[in-house]
Amino acid sequence: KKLLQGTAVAGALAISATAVQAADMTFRGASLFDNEHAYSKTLIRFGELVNEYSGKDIEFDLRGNSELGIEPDYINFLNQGVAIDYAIAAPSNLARFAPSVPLMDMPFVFRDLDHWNAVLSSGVLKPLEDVILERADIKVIGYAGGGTRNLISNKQISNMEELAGHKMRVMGAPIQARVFEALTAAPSAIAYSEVYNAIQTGVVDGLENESASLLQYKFFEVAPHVTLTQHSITVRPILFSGKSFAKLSPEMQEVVLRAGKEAGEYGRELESRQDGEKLKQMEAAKQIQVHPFAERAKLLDLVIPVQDSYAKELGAEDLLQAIREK
Ligand code: X1X
Repeated sequence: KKLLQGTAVAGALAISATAVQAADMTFRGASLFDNEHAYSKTLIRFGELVNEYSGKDIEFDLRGNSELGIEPDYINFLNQGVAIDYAIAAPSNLARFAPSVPLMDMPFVFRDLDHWNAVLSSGVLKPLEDVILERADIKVIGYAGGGTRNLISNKQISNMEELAGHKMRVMGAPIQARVFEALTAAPSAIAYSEVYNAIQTGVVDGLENESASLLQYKFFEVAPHVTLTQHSITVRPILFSGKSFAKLSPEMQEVVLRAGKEAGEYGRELESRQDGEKLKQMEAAKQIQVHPFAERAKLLDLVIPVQDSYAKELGAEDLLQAIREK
């Protein structure tokens, strides 16, 4: 059973090339999820706030359920200034423009939710926002996220021995594979739309993801074991096409930035609060079995040198240090 349809490029191209139009202003957005998911709710809130702060009645045409493809497609559209004006996407999808961007929420970079909150309410990620704008022509207008990522697999994994050689899907940024290789697993980068099938057909035995997505895409049907590695707390930039942004008046640009920031705060509170609840809901419904990981401290020992050498290669040691010190 395939839950996400391909990249939906044809659908996207059927839409007129530019979404922001001066006369009848319409903003078009894209989400992987239905309107109940925190990302979509964040984007809906963004639209409401723009209208509230601008006093206008702008149409926000949010295409959910992957109608316009998956996050790498959204990045292409935003970069080219076609099909959509705004979306939420994982930082790993921006690695091809700037390999430093996935550092934003690479595995084990946050100690806990307080640390994650401290980083996101500071300006410490500004150098990465600058590089996204410069190289991808995409503006970060806020930050959503707040899901805790765990291993999701078709067999029980509770310790280092069971993790060794585990075939798992990771996101496309090279740092993701490097981290899980260091943990002795066998990671492969697979498009999100192909993950369910890849598990079902035995290409991989699992993935790593957060509760809201596990629930929405029913990965538990093929991978019912959740191992509490708690290796990531997600940072999900709210992205606005630089080309669309440039068409707005200075006043509207201010409104978009304010609405993006506040919508992000709303989305982070929502997803981080619901994360544990959704895990419990799936456990109570016997959709998943939850396992602690006996040697989590060992995972951290294995990953820190990988983070260090990655930051060094990119000349981003100061940034990593600043994030760690928050
Ligand atoms: O792993 C992915 O590719 C996706 O996982 C979840 O659905 C979300 O975090 C999404 O942003 C993307 O990262």
